[in-house]
Parts: sequence; structure tokens; C-alpha cells
Amino acid sequence: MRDTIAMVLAGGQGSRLIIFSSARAKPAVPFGGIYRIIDFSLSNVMHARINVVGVLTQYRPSSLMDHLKSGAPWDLIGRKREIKVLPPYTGTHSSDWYKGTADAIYQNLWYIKRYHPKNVLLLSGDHIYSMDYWKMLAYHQEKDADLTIATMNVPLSEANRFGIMTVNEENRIVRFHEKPKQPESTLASMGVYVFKADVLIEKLEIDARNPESQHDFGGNIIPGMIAECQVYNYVFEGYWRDVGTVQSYLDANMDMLDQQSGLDIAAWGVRTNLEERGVADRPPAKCLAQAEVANAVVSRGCVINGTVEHSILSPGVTVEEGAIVRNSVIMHDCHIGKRAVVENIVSDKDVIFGEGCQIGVSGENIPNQDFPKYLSTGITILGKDAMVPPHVVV
Ligand code: ADQ
Ligand code: ADP
Repeated sequence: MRDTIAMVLAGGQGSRLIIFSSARAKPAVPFGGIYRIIDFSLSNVMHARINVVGVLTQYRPSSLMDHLKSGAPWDLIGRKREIKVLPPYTGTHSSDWYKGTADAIYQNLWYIKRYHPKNVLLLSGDHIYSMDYWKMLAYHQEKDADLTIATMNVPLSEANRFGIMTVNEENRIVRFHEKPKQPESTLASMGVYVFKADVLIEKLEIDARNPESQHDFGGNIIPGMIAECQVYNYVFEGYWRDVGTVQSYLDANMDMLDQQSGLDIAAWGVRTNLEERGVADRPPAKCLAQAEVANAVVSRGCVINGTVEHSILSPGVTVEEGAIVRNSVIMHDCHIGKRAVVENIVSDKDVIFGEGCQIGVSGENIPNQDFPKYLSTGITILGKDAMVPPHVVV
């Protein structure tokens, strides 16, 4: 795919994931034991043999930059292959930051122009999925489209979270509304686009001069192209999740344990950077005499001497004797003390659970007063480096 370059939008704050995304951009949030969310898009890019990838960062990019480093895990290294982190121009005024997703690409048009690509594959770094971009690119060529949008059918009740479209009998998109209050269909944009590069450049340059625009792809660029350009629908069938909320994040992690879910990281060939926190050099996971482990992902460096059920453990988690971990996602190097019980929790890295504490086991679900909209699911979340004193019940 020499004539296509990929641009990955990786700047979003992921405000509904709070806590995990307060110190890192959402694409850098750990997922599935050893991965970060952006690994899924980058692995798709690698499998499509796209050689040049720009990653647009904005919000707290340091974890992401550590993670991407040279691009070696995704074979994006070598004479003609590269991954480039593109931060916003760092001037002294906040106005130098990207205004919206279209502005983010506009400010980096120099990078696209340098390669004279025929097509630009525009992706989000926030999604858990495996997609063959070759097929989509072939479809885009066949239709001679200016823009091709990957879509899925979503439940009507969720359609207001997406770009929703109507197509004609040739699969050409005739109407597009970004996050409509009253959706007229359930055909939703996945935020995966193939643009003809010259059309993209022209549209972004026009948009940049428009003071009325929010400079957003879903809100401005795409609706503006529907009447004037050839915009086609490419239907994707398969597992795809935008893990934007704590509940959807926990559910998608648990989908790794469900053979029927469609989330199959091994089959998808997802790659990650195993150098962070020395994961590649850690010893195999160890289950000691008292260990009972079922339906769980247990990563390298874990030492289990308690019960682990329906849970995802990142590298270096210790579960002491008599401790119980159920239906939870536990990130790197957490320590679950003796007889501690944790259920329905998502714990960030380096959390210490004191002996005999109980988290999420009993009591009512009282929505968090500061974030009632986001923290009302009954899932307990613990921020990085938190310390739960012994015998505390939460
Ligand atoms: P949203 O996901 O709500 O909808 P948006 O918030 O614009 O759209 O984020 C798109 C991607 O860009 C995310 O990966 C985010 O991290 C990143 N991003 C946001 N602001 C950025 C910035 N300033 N710089 C760099 N990256 C940035 C979009 C489409 C909908 C579609 C859904 C599917 O607009 O039409 O249905 O995706 O999830
Ligand atoms: P984030 O959680 O998003 O990445 P990390 O805590 O993994 O951030 O830290 C970023 C970098 O700091 C890592 O690449 C790693 O080298 C280093 N680091 C932080 N804490 C530890 C730790 N407990 N053990 C080893 N390395 C660490």
C-alpha cells in the first residue's frame, strides 16, 4: 500500500473513562493485560502493510510516546517505513492547540504532502477491533470514491452517539448527521475513513478559512462533502467497540474471556511494546499451592496464591493467600493482600490492596457525586498508586 498513508487521531481525552485517562490519552489506556488501546489500530495498519503512519497527539501524550517509540513492534521501522508522533504546535497560547479533529489534520498537512499519497486512511486510536483495511481500500478504488466511510449497524438506542447516515441503492451516502438527537437510521460511522488525498487537502484548506466551523470531521467536513462529492458506505462486519465508558471498557476486556464474543487477540495478531516496564523480561506467571484460577488472563510476572475468577491481570500482579479477585481488570504491579476481596473493579497500575480489605463486594451502588454521569455503573475504579488500608470495606 505505497500509495496510502495512515493518520491516527490519538489526542482525545476520553473524559468518560476518567481516572485511567486523566494521566494519559485514551489510546494509551492499558487494555487486555499487556496491550494499550492504540495497539489495535496500529496492528491493523501493520497487517495492511501501510508503511507511513502519523499519530496525532494532543492530550497528555507522554505514555503514548513511550509506547510508540521507534515503531518496531508494528514493523514500522526501516528505510521506507515509519511512525511519526505529531504533537500540536507548541506555541505559548492555547489557541495553538488543535481546535477539532479536522484542524489536527490540517496543521499536519505538511506531513501528508511530503509523501504525495493517493489516499489517506484516517483512523481513531480509541477502538478495539480488527479490520482488513485492504478490502476497504479496494472498495474505495472500485467506487472511485472521494471518501469512503466504514460503518456498522448499531442499536437505535445508541445511534445518537455516532455519525448516522442514509445511503442510496448504489451505497452512496446521501445524508449524514453527526450524533443526531433523532436518528433516521442505525447505520453508524466507525470513524474510519479513506479519503482521496487531494480532496482531503482541498476540503481542509477551505474549512480552515471558515470562521463558523468547529473544524471537526464528523460535524463539519463530512456533512459538507455529502452533496458535492462521491461519498460511499463500506459496511464492516465484525467486532468493534469504542471503549469510551468504564462499563464498555470492562465489558470489552471481559470479551477476551468469551469465545463467542468475536474479540480474538491471538487470531487478530495484535502487537504491543513489551519493553515498557520490562514486560518482555519478566518471568512466567506463577500459581502457588493455594491458587484457584478460572476464566482469567494472567500475564507474565504475576504470582497467584489466591482465587482469580473472570478477571484480567496485567504483568506483575500479586494475589496473596486467601485473596479473591472476581470480575475485575487489574493493571500492572498491583498487590492484593492476604484475604482481600475485590469484585467488579478496574484498578490502575501500582495499587496496593491491604490485607483483608473488601472492595465492591457488598453495599449499594451510590453514584459518585462529582461524576454522577460517568461513575454510576456499580464498578469501583482505583487510580494509579492508590493504597487501600487493611480491612477497609468500600
Ligand atoms: P467521536 O469519537 O465522538 O466521533 P471525536 O471526539 O472527534 O469523535 O474523536 C475522534 C478521534 O479523534 C478519537 O480517537 C479522539 O481520541 C481523537 N481526537 C479528538 N480530538 C483530537 C484532537 N484535537 N487531536 C487529535 N486527536 C483528537 C467520531 C465521529 C463519529 C463516529 C464516531 C465513531 O465523529 O461520526 O460515529 O467517531 O466512534
Ligand atoms: P503509564 O501508566 O501510562 O504508562 P507507566 O507508569 O507505565 O505510565 O510509566 C511510564 C514509564 O515509567 C514506563 O515506560 C516505565 O519505564 C516507567 N515506570 C513507571 N513505574 C514503573 C515501575 N513500577 N516499574 C518499572 N518501570 C516503571
